[in-house]
Amino acid sequence: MVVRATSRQGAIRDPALFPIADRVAAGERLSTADAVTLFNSADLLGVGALADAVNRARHGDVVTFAANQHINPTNVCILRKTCVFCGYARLPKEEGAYRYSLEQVLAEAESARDGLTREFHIVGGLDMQAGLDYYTQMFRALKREFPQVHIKALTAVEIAHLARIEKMSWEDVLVALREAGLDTMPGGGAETFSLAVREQIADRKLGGADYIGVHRAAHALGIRTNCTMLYGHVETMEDRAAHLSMLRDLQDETGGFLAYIPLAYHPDDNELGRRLGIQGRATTGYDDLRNLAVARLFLDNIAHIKTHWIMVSPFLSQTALHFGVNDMEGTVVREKIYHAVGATTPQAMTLDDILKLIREAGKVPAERDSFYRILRTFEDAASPISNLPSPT
Ligand code: V47
Ligand code: SF4
Repeated sequence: MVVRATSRQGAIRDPALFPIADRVAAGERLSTADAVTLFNSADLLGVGALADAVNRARHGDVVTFAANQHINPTNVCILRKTCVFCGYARLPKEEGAYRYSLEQVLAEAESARDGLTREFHIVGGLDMQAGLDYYTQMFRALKREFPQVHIKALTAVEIAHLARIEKMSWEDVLVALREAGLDTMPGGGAETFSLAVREQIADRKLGGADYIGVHRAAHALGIRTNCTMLYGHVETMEDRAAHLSMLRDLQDETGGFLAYIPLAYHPDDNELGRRLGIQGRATTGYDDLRNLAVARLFLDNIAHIKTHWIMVSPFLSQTALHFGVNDMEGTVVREKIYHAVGATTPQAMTLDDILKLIREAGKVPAERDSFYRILRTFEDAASPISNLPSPT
């Protein structure tokens, strides 16, 4: 790997980064102490230049995206009172609580008939009334109706919950779900692994070692997964580095992670934001970019670093393409469908929008499948979308 962004070439102003830059240029692995230094550095452009060089050496100018649809079948969750950062969950009888029937899930999935959607991303609460049958029936029905659509579903926390309520092992739950149609797993539920942090933000949630354990079990069964970290709440820079280190260690062992996605904590409409008195003050763009760049540098064995534009804004995600990021998360819909529903949903971008974002950053957009295989590229900036081959 040829990496050109060394300490002595002017891109880096913070002297604390010089030895790290030398290690990056030499292709050496960074330590957790290096990660802490990177997280603490105010030299964002220096950190970014290093991450960009590593990213370019690995992926060139290609930036991938996938056309996926999120389905959240239930917001009922037994941890509603203890995951204090979560604004989504409800107790069973609480106002706003819902659990979709199979028909409702299928109705929601209908828009995948556009022929563009290639992945359902399905996650929800830890609902005592949504056991293994609920999900196996759902996955079977979705595969029957939409055989071409990949199912990325259920976080490690949900797998462990199903195992507990069904009195089964993690492995047996995973096997049953795979037989029903589960293809890969998303990375949610990790939050920040540090025990001290978990005590404050997610007291009763599956711990870091078990999150890693469920992913290890999935990888052993050939189920690829993503991984995440929730940042920007009460965690320290050391907590972040330790978290990334646990992910890197598992990846050394199994190679099963497809992508890492840092998740910026949003303080509005949840108990933690109220407690910390930081409502209306989400993470800064500075820290968002630094989290992505440090991940690219430290997670040398995870190929894809994904920015979640729904959480940090399309504008910041676009900038992140020069800070080590090679993949963009988010629903992409055809413009005609977007307008047919009569609304500009803030949860979706048109294909044209996403191509524009990527191209304006000087990058080459490429649509990928859920395993990161490139399906089509869009090298010709002048090509109108209507001239592109049909994705189906
Ligand atoms: O686990 C919850 C986070 C996650 C808040 O794997 C919050 O491809 C910010 O994991 N502020 C779910 N974040 C989302 C997730 C994800 C997203 C996109 C792609 C993939 C993937 C995974 O959202 C939860 C939790 O960490 N979350 N509440 C909040 N207030
Ligand atoms: Fe929210 Fe998930 Fe915690 Fe339930 S387990 S309260 S859905 S973050």
